[in-house]
Amino acid sequence: MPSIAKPHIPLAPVRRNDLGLSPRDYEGSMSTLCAGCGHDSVTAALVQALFELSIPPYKVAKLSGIGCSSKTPTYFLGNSHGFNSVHGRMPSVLTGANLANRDLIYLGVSGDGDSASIGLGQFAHCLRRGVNMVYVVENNGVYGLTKGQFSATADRGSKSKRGFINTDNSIDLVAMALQLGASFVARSFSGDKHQLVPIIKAAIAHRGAAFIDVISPCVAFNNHVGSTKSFDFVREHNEAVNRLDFISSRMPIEVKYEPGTVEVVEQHDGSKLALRKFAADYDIQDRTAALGFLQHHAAKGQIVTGLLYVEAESEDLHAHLRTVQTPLNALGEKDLCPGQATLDKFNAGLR
Ligand SMILES: Cc1ncc(C[n+]2csc(CCOP(=O)(O)OP(=O)(O)O)c2C)c(N)n1
Ligand code: SF4
Ligand SMILES: [Mg+2]
Repeated sequence: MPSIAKPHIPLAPVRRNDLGLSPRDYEGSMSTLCAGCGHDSVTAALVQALFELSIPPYKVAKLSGIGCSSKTPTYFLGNSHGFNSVHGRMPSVLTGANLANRDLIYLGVSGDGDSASIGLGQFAHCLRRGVNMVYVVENNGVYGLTKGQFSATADRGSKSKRGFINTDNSIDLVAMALQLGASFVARSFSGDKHQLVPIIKAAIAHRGAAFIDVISPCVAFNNHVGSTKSFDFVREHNEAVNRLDFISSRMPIEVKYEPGTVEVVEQHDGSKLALRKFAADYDIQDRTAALGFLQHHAAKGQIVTGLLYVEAESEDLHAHLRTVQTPLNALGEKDLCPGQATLDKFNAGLR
């Protein structure tokens, strides 16, 4: 719990969204993370995206595991549903909650240790099942909370603060998400709000498993020379594939860009993703090409960011399982107990 409450005095004219709410209504408790931690910038980007989309806070369920990153749901949407689970177990708790009530927006917040080390199996199954969610990994390449040990996303050859060289190969969660069938895959940088906020908005509008890997430097244990997850390294090696504008179905469609290739992708809900492509031949709807592009640039030491893949007509786990529309807690006795005759017929069909 934070020891200092945030003051309630507005310091500037208060902005309001379509619901009449202010950005403050999308905040949570005061952050207790280290000053300058990348994770706080991800929190700020989430607050901005949710405010600008005018999402009622009570419509969101935020779930996390354990780690500095997993603490961050406390720092936004104080009036939403939240569950801080066990280390690496957020995906299965989120899957269960989602199956019980499809009417909420599910936001999973995790760390690279939480998702790529102890929780790798959970990460994989949640994505391959197509759970309708936004899954954000705040990726700093270390276990920040337990004082900076290398995580499984630390690049081979990178140096720890104490001078150790990582000799293990790294796991690229974006490459895994593509291979596992996630229908929305993006990577961004906590220090690039202009890229990250529209990506979060688009991921919320997307139906299916949306995965965002956010490189989020740990200023306490992984921000030195020799780290490949430091602010300086990411700024110098960031290869942005596109710049995204998210246009919700309620907004007039005006795509104004300076000359360059622009691709407009319509999602199932009518929202549009307008992508200014920096790599003119990059096709965001080609999963195989995205994997090749990623690996080609990784071999050159570059970190590819932007929206890397989207399946516009995607389906989610509820569609696969053909579940009922009504949340389970709203089903009545009549729905839950179909009567002896129906039960006898069903049992007869199994004999
Ligand atoms: C089952 C279990 N194993 C180990 C731990 C100790 N532990 C707590 S947080 C953490 C790593 C967190 O790393 P990451 O998910 O990358 O989050 P960060 O702190 O870097 O944001 C570990 C190993 C734990 N809490 N529970
Ligand atoms: S230890 Fe690292 S990850 Fe944790 S709050 Fe501090 S800077 Fe952030
Ligand atoms: Mg970490």
